[in-house]
Amino acid sequence: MIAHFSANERTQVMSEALFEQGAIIVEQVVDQSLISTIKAELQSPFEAEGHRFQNDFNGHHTRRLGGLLEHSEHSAALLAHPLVLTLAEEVLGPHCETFQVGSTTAIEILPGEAAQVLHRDDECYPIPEKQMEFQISALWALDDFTEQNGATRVLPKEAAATEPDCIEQAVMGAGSALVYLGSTFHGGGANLSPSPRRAIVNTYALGWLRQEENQYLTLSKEVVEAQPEYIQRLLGFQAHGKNLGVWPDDPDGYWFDS
Ligand SMILES: O=C(O)CCC(=O)C(=O)O
Ligand SMILES: [Fe+2]
Repeated sequence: MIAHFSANERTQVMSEALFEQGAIIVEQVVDQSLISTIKAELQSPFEAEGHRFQNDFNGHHTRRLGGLLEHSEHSAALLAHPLVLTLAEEVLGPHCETFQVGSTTAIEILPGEAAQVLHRDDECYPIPEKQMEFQISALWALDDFTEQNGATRVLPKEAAATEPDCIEQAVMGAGSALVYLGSTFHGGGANLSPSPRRAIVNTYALGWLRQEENQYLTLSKEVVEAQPEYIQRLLGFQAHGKNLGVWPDDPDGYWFDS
């Protein structure tokens, strides 16, 4: 069973459940006003560019956007939400000096979309038997997620071993988050409702991996410069430790002059 928590539950209790089942739902983490603002920011980019990412995996009745800070200034509050960063630190922190953003994606599953194939987000790293989690994802509901409108389908780890058909759906209110490990099987649900199902999924990866979405080419310098230093670092604008991703100009390994 995917455990549901209220946002004020102790993060240690949440991370235990996350390790055990591979996914948790945290209810009502952010205000509806933030969610409405983000939806308003994403509306015209969805209309202008959302179709560009349509393919067999993403779906042909789904609109997507990448490089979210380019489209939605307020999505930074989700990307750097302290609860998510704490859970990411628990999962990834023991295996790297600093973890980093892997990708930032908005997903609008339109009416008529079929269920997405179940997959693991860490499949982009082609090592079959990973000795640690490479990634963690935080999928934020921008609309209420229901069984009818395409709430994400998840295969809890326990069920994956014993009853592979035992898929659960992440039914949750807007402003809630489904947090899952990179190794957890999941996929978008079919949208059988008359309305779109919008979400943001941000992934975080070990700091020594290549980022799934190339932040250096995706984000403009202006957008990166507008972020506080800890978000610039989180986005990957720093070296990992002393000897990876370094460059000669800055011995401190930070992209900006400090
Ligand atoms: O939209 C969703 O619910 C999940 C999408 C997803 O898992 C993916 O595209 O990797
Ligand atoms: Fe996924």
